[in-house]
Amino acid sequence: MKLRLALVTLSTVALTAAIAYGTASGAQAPALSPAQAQIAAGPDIPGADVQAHLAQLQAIADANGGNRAHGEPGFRAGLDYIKGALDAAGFTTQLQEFSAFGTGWNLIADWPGGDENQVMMFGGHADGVSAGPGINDNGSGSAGLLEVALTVAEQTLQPAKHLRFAWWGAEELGLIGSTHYVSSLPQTELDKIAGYVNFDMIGSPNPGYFVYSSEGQPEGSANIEKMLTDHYAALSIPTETTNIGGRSDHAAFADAGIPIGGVFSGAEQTKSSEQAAKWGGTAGEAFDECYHSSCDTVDNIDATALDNNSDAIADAVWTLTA
Ligand code: DPN
Ligand code: CA
Ligand code: ZN
Repeated sequence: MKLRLALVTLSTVALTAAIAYGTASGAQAPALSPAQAQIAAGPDIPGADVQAHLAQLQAIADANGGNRAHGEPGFRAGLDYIKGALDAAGFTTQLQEFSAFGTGWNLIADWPGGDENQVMMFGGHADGVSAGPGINDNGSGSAGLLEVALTVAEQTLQPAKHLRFAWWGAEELGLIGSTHYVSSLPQTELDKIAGYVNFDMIGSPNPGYFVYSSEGQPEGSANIEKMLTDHYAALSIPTETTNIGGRSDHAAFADAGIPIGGVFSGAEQTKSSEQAAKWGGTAGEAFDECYHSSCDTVDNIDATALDNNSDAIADAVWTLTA
C-alpha cells in the first residue's frame, strides 16, 4: 500500500519534471525542488551545506601549502576537520594509520546501532594530488559524504543494517588506504560487509551522471547499480553506466567479493555532443578540465551536480541500510 502510493507519486513527479525541463539541448540537469527530492527515501541534502564543507577544505589547503596530498600537512588537517564534525555529531570515529611513502590515515566512522553482521559502507578518498587543493577530486565526495553523515545524526536514523562511512587516505598514490583497510580485516569481518558504495568526484564542472556498472562485479552489485539508477530516473536525470575498473577505492572491496557501486561526474575524458544534449554543459571539453591540477578549486564545481549527487548519497544510505 505504502509502496503503491509512493510509486504513483513518483511517476507523477517524473512526468512533471519531464514536461518542465524537456530535452532542450544545452539545458542544465535540474536541481531538485523540495517536492521532487522528497520522492527519494533519503532526505534532500542542501547543496549549500555541502559547499560550506568545500570552502573549509579549500581554506585548509590554502593554509597548508596549497594541497591536501598524502604526506603533506593539508591532508591530515582536512581529515581532522571531517573527524571533528563527525565526533561532535555522535559518530564513533577511528583513524587507521598505515605507512607507505610516509604515514597515512583512513578515517572510519560508525553510526551506533544496526545489525553488526550486515555492515553497509559508504566512502570516498580524502586525499588530493599535490598540484592543487583537490576540491572536485575528491573534496566533493568527501563533503557530500560528510553532510549526509551529519544528516543521519540530525535525524537519528535507525537503520536495520549497521552503517559505516570511510574517508580514505593515499588513494592518489594507488588506492593505498582502502586497500590497507580491506587487507587489515579478517575474512570473518569482510563477510559482514554487505556492500561498499564509492563517491569519487561528484561535482565536476562540466558534469556527467555516471553510475558504476555492475558488470563483472561481485554478485549484489547489480542491486546497488539499480538503486542508484532508479534514484536519478525518478528525477528525470539521465544516467550512463561507466566501467571505471580499478580506478578508485571500490576496487579492494570488489576484489574481496563485496558488492560495490558508486556515482561519478567525470574526470579528464571529453563530453560528447550526445552527452551535452542530455546533461547540458560543453561538448568537446573534459568533464573536469582541472582534473589533478592547481585549478581544482571551489570554482571547479558544478553546484547542481554536487547537490544532485549528494542527494543520491543520502538516498543510497537510507535505502541500502533499511
Ligand atoms: N580515481 C580518480 C582520481 O582520484 O584520480 C579518478 C576517477 C574516479 C576515475 C572515478 C574514474 C572514476
Ligand atoms: Ca539537495
Ligand atoms: Zn579521486
